[in-house]
Amino acid sequence: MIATSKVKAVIGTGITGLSVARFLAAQQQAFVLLDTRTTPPNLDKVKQEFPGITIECGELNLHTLLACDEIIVSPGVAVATPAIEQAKQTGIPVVGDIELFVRYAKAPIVAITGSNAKSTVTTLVGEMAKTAGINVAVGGNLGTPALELLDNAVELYVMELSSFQLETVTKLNAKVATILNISADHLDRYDNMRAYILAKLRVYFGAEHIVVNRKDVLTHPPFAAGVKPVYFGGNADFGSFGLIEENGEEYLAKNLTPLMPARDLTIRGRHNVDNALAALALGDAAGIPMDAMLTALKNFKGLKHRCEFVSVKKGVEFYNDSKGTNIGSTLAAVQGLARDPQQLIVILGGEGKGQDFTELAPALKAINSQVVLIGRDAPIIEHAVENVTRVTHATSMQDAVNKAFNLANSGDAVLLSPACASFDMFKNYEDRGEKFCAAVQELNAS
Ligand code: UMA
Ligand code: ADP
Repeated sequence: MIATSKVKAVIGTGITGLSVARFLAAQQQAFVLLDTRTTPPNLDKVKQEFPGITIECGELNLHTLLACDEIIVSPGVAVATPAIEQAKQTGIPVVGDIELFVRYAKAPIVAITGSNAKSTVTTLVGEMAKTAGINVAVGGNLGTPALELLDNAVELYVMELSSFQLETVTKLNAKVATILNISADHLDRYDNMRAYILAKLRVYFGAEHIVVNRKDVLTHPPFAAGVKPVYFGGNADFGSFGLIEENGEEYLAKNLTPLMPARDLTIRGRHNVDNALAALALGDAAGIPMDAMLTALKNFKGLKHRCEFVSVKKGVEFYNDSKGTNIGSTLAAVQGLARDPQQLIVILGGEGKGQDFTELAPALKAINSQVVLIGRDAPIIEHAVENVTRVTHATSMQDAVNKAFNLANSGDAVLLSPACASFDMFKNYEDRGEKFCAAVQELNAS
């Protein structure tokens, strides 16, 4: 029965779409569900949970969209999809779950985006707030959809936001917002880097405080009247979180005051020093007490699949960086773990998302490296790096790990950091990382 002319179109039946449907149902707002796939996931669950709701699968029906007063699109669906674009042209607002979240969230928001390090920094800021006894909700692109976090008892929201989620936000009004870094990613979805960066810059809209990466000018907002950015990274100076040396010891510092020795961090690699500094800058702007932040930093062991130490076999160290899904992240992992003159054998490959893999060449050339290639875009990567490093092909993860192990000598390291998406061979990056760890355990290291 149609009881209202105000009907929302929810596009996508993934975890975001489900969270939006639940939110609208709780608000007693009418909605229809659409998914561009003919057999989307969660279909049975959705039918069971929302009996009587119209569900349309397959190519989006423009007439359905035109009959709605708002379109709520899941992050995996491009706003540029023709039917959505046409509906938008007629004046129907197209938003995402984050826009709805912002309308209803009562506590301040720490908003974190970037090409890499989002999950690490988001988790760290969350841990800092928890250590300080703050009732904090942590989620977004990290896993728990934003609308599922809404709770009036929450005192602080720490949100990882992807460019896909930011695309549909008008004004985030974050207490503190950051772009951690920018490197090429998702160029299969965006026409060019400009479009990708413009989506990321939306994180700053309406922010009270802005945290930017001193070493990455693309993270700086071009127009930020009235808001003075706090810098992180590089050497400490006034208005920044950076590094300072005193008596031969390197310290994380605020302005020019040392806070803690960098070697007290448990997370490995130079890129994680930047991540710690970014988390401190964000937490400080959000009002988290410094002592709690430093305790959380010392206790933080890092997330799985991010430069995670797996095992040593016959003196060869193995690292799982399956979350290295783009060139920028793989560069950070390679540069963070390389210990020239020992060899670093890097397992690369998968779905290349349109990236230019020649960007990997200088870093591979600068160290004693070899590459083992897997996945669909192995030939593209081979073409880009074969002049600077030795390339071996593998047909499965076990084959890649066996070959890398055979190429390695005691003291060398093997790093899985594919610079690619995993979906051609694995369920997701976690599955890829777990298969890598299992393959390492299978090695005959006697
Ligand atoms: N899809 C369709 N048609 C539809 C709806 C979805 O083909 O109508 C496809 C999408 O193209 C995509 C998949 O289904 O391949 C999932 O899309 P979705 O929007 O339904 O995704 P959710 O399951 O709701 O998960 C999303 C984020 N996924 C994406 O942005 C693709 C999750 O981030 C996020 O954790 C979750 O919301 C909660 O906020 C994942 C991710 O890969 C981890 N993010 C990208 C990244 O980190 O690089 C941006
Ligand atoms: P995201 O959520 O943005 O994907 P993660 O914290 O999950 O970020 O880290 C993903 C990958 O990014 C890691 O596996 C690592 O290779 C790389 N990485 C971590 N920190 C940095 C950094 N500061 N700069 C560049 N790459 C990084």
